[in-house]
Amino acid sequence: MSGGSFSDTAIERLRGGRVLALTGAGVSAESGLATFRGPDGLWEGHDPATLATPEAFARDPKTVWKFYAARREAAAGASPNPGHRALAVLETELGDRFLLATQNVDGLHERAGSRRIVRLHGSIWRIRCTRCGDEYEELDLRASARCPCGGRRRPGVVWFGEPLPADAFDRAAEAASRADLVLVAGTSSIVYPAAGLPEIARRAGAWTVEINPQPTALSERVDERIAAPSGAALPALVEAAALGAS
Ligand code: BV8
Ligand code: ZN
Repeated sequence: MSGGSFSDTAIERLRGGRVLALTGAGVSAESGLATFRGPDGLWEGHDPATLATPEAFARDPKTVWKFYAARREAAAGASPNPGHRALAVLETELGDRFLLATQNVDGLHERAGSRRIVRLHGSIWRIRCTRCGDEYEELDLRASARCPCGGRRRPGVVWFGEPLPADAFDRAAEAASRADLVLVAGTSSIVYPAAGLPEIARRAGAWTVEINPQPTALSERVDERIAAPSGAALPALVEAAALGAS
């Protein structure tokens, strides 16, 4: 199924079942934030994926910090869009039947009100000392890269080759194994283990819906595709299920 309208199955399962939403950089595109592999794919001539690695940080911490400082600045200047807000409404209406697992590190889901959220790849708003491990939330864009212990601080995100926070992935995988409906929005479904979550859900009987204007690596393996931007499709889904009608 394509286009903007959701199937009766998706609506029924949203109304009465357990729902897992998995999001990627595409849900922040309508807030003006660059995606990882989008048309504006390069950042100052660098492939973002080559910067999101511990090797890049060890080799050239200043350039990696510049990349993340630019993303912190962009995220600070951005606002949640209707797609983020629709997911926060789903959480309010469904309560503990709903969980959001995001690959995004920009903090826009939290600013839209999402609290039942698993951050699979960390957050650019957290920084960690590579020597003493001290990690904390740092909103000051001019934060020093040096810890009082003298160690160099790094962004609190999961880089390629690094394990995801075990509790985060386990919580998302557990929700996937019990989900009746999975909404996969704004992700190219290339990066594992996050991209493996819809498969866990499908095998356990979930109805899987992909929301993405473009086909992706997952498109052949979902029950339903909504070829529309998440900023339009997710509010339409909330509306169609007559949720948030209050
Ligand atoms: C790990 C850091 C092991 C934070 C990120 C070969 C096969 C399988 C796996 C691997 C392999 N080789 C290497 C691996 C493992 C690797 C991996 O999966 N690589 C891929 C590239 C093949 N995975 C890892 O390294 C992971 N760790 O496996 O560790 C381990 C275990 C134990 C002990 C030691 C090690 C770690 C993965 C996390 C990496 N960190 N980011 C940051 O800087 O952001 S991943 C990075 O990609 C971002 O987090 C991003 O979120 C993520 C995924 O990208 P997307 O979110 O999908 O964004 P993208 O631009 O790709 O797509 C956007 C989509 O939106 C598009 O489809 C577009 O059409 C759509 N869109 C656009 N506009 C809209 C829209 N959709 C809706 N509405 C719109 N308006
Ligand atoms: Zn330190």
